[in-house]
Amino acid sequence: MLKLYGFPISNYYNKVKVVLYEKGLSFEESESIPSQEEPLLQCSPLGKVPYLQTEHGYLAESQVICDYLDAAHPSPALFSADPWRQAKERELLTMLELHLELVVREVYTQAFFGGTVSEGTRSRTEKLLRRNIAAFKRLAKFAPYVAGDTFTMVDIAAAIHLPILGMATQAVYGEDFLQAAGIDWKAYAKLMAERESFQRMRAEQKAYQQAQKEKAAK
Ligand SMILES: N[C@@H](CCC(=O)N[C@@H](CS)C(=O)NCC(=O)O)C(=O)O
Repeated sequence: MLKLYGFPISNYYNKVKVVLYEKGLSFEESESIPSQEEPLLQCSPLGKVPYLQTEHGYLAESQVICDYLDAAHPSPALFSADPWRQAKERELLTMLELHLELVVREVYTQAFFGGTVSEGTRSRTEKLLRRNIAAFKRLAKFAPYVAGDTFTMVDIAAAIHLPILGMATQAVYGEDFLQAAGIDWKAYAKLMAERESFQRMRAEQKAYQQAQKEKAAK
C-alpha cells in the first residue's frame, strides 16, 4: 500500500495527491511536518514533505515521486509518448517548478504567514519572476491545457502553482504578476477545478485548514 506523508496545504503534497487520484491508485495519508529530526531524515533526507512510502522503501521530491508513479502505473499517462512532445512538456514543468514556484517561495513568509522579507529578497524575487513569467508565457499554450490540447503532468503542477504565484505577488507587491503578464490563471484554474482529482484534493485541503483553525481557537 502506498502511503503519502506531508500535509494537505503543501502545494507539493497536493501535486502528488492529484497524480494519485488521476491514476486511480489507492493510498493512505499520514500527517508529517517538515523537520530535521533523525526519523524523518531517514525517509526524506532534507526533512521536507511530501515523501512516499512504497513496497520498496521511501521516496522524496514531489516530481520524482510523480515520475515514479507514472512509470510504475503507466495508465493514464502523465506525459505524451512522443519523445519531442514529452520533452516540451518537461521543459514547461521545469519552468514551473524551478523558475516560478521555487523563486516565488522566497516571499511566501510575507505573502501567507505574516512575516516580512528583506528589501533585497523582495526586489531580487520581483526581477526574477518578471523575467521567468515572460519565459513561461512564450512556451505555455493554454489550448486549453498548458502544453496544448492534452491534459498532462504540466497541468497538475500549473493548476497548483500558478494560483499561489498570482496570490503571493498580489499580496507582496500589490500586483498579480501573472495577470499583469496577460496570463489568466483564474480562468485556467476554473477549468482544472472541473476535474474530480482537483475537487477531491481541494475539499481535503479545505477540511484540513478548517480543522487547523478550530485547533488554534481552542
Ligand atoms: N523540491 C521539493 C520541495 C518540497 C518542499 O519544499 N516542501 C515544503 C513544504 S510545502 C517543506 O517541506 N519545507 C520545509 C523545508 O524546506 O525545510 C519537492 O518537490 O518535494
